[in-house]
Amino acid sequence: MADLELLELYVSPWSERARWALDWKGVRYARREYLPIADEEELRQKTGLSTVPVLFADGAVIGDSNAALEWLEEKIPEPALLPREPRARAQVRAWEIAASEAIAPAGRLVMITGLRKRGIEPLASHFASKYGWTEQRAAEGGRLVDGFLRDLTRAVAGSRYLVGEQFTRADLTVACMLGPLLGFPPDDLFEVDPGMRTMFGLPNKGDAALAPLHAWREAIYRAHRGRRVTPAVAA
Ligand SMILES: N[C@@H](CCC(=O)N[C@@H](CS)C(=O)NCC(=O)O)C(=O)O
Repeated sequence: MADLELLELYVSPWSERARWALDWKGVRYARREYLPIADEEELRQKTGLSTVPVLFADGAVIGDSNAALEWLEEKIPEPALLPREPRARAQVRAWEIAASEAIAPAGRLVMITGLRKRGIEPLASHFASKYGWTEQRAAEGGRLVDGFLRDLTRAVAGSRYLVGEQFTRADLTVACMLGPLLGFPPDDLFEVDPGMRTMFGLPNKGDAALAPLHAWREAIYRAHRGRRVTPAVAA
C-alpha cells in the first residue's frame, strides 16, 4: 500500500467522510490539519484544489473525498462499501451525491448565516464569499434541507440501512453530512470542544421530530465507525 497522507479540516463532514472510509478499509495514514484562509494559496498551488480533504498517495494527489473514496474502493475492494448489484450501487451513489453535493452545501449556507450573526470573523466572510452565500440562497438552502430531513427521518425510522441490508457508503456519507444539520454526534463518538459544537447544526436541530434521525446516526456511528473520532494531534 502506498504511503498515505490526508490533509483535512477536522470538523468538516467531507474530511470525516474520507477518514471514515480510510479507517473502514483498515489502512494506515498520516493526518495533517488544514487551516482555512492561511493555507488556501498553498493548497491551490500544490493540488489545483481549493477545498479539503485531499488524499495523497506517495505524494501524488488523489483528490477530494469523492476521488479518495473511489480510489480506496478500487485499491482495497474488501470490506466493500459499494454493493455489486447495479441497482443498489446506483442507489448508494444517489444518496451520496444528494447528501454531499446538495444537502450539506445547503446546510453550510444556513450555517454561514449563523456565523455572520455571531460575527465569527474572518471565517464568516471567507466562507460567505467562497460558497456564494446570500440571504436568499441560505433561505432556499434551508427549505431544501427541511424537506430532505423530514423524509430522511421517516425513512430511517423503519430501517437500519439506507440501501439493502448492509452498511454502505450511503450510510457513511449521509451520517457525515448530517454534521452541519444536526450538529456533531455525542462526545464519546466524536471529540469536539463545546464552542465548536455550538457552531454546527440548524437552529431546529434539537426538535423532537428529528430525534429518530439523531438516533439513527448515533447507531450507525456506534456500529460502524470503529473508533472515537479525535483530532490528528491526539490520534
Ligand atoms: N467536493 C469536496 C468538498 C469539500 C469541501 O467543501 N470542503 C470544505 C469544507 S467546509 C473546505 O475545505 N473548506 C475550507 C475552506 O473553504 O477554506 C469533497 O468531497 O471533498
